[in-house]
Amino acid sequence: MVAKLEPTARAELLASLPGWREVDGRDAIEKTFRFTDFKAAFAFMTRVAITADGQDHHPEWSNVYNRVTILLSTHDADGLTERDAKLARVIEEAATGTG
Ligand code: HBI
Repeated sequence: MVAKLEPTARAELLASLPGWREVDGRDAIEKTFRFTDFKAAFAFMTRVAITADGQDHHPEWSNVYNRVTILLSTHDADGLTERDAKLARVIEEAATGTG
């Protein structure tokens, strides 16, 4: 069973991730990404999907045209864990083309 992040680790994580916010009513973080068009948004989602599946850790997400909203939390822990932190960093790389 993976452990939830401690408060200091949570704060450090959020400080390190541009634009991610805590979610009201859930132990989770989320961010909305905006791309030039639908194809760019979907290409991003494809990159993330492949990596997430490789990590066996999956986002909760939605897509409206050029926007992708991603929520991260660990079902097994019912909260934010290191697995979410790792995936958030990978998602940032995929969004900025550094991944
Ligand atoms: N994704 N976000 C998230 N949280 C999980 O607990 C999780 C997952 N993907 C697969 C997964 N767990 C597997 O380890 C099984 O527990 C389903």
